[in-house]
Amino acid sequence: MKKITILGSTGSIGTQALEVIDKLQNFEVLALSAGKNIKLLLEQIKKYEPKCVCIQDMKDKDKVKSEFPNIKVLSGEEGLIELCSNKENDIILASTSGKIGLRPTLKAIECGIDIALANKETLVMAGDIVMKEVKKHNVKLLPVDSEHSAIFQCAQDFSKVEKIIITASGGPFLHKTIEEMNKSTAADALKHPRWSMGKKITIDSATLMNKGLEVIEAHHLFNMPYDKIDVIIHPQSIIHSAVEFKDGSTIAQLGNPSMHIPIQYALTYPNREYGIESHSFNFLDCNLTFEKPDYNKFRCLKLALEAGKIGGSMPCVLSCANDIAVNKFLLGEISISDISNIVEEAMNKHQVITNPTIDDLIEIDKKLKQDII
Ligand code: MN3
Repeated sequence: MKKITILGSTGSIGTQALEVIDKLQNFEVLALSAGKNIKLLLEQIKKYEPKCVCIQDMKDKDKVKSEFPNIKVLSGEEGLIELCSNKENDIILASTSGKIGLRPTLKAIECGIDIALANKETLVMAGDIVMKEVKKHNVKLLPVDSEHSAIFQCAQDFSKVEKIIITASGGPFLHKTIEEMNKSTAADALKHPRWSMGKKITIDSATLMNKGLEVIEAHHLFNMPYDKIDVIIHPQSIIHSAVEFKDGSTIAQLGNPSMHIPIQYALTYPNREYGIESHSFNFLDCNLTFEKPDYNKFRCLKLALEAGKIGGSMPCVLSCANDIAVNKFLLGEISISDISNIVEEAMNKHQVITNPTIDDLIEIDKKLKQDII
């Protein structure tokens, strides 16, 4: 039995990971963490019988304790860090959304526990720090994001890789004009054509900020310079990404869009087991097209690539300012084009810190929350 803790078990990745675990049947769930969806967490506790759970807010503790009096209930960031300190874990799935996952993930790495990483902020904000710790403690950092899983499935020795090609579906505004896109509401932006995901990442997919964050992630995960990472629009989302080798050969990973496959590959690596999507891929059924991203329309993508190249604390500014802006857009306070305006302004104002510490990064986020109103 492989022992696992799932951070963010009630979210989109967390629930799909539990489906994968149901199918694999060789995992023991040691602990779960959830945000506000206590109802679903209670169902998960009943089914998986973890010894410990972590919730966002201690005020929900009684709801858990009244049904499961013997379970240990923790809360907040300290709670997540405690879950990540349990060396009984063989692997931790980091699938919380946002920066709350950063310190707990670092703690798990420090404890020598392998990580299946679904949380983008961890590498975008603190990629240099995280990768250094990964090397130091000799742990596996296994990508769950479909593009990074694709790249990882195509190549493991990146010294032989010439270029990474990351595909993007293009989101709901791909074939809309800039004017049409700018008039869209949060409800329009939440209609993603290919993937069903949480709200924040769906908006990021509509602005292509998500793709920009993925480029930064790929840069850290695979130690590739930014000029060797290309983004290409591929609306069908069949090719999940590709790798070009130095000899000119290109390997791509493809299949119908499903998060079960990358989640399972991260959990079973280096093995492959029968999965939920056991039907084979039908080549006769697909028509694959590709196009260049429009950087004028998708300014968030352009800003992300710039922030990545600047490095240091700049990707953290990009990610935190974007978080704040996306939240405002979801609340109907700003238009979608204001997201890139807010991010650009925050980047322009920022004095780059070359080798930021985690405390520097947390401070940047705090300050941005005060500045952006
Ligand atoms: Mn992705």
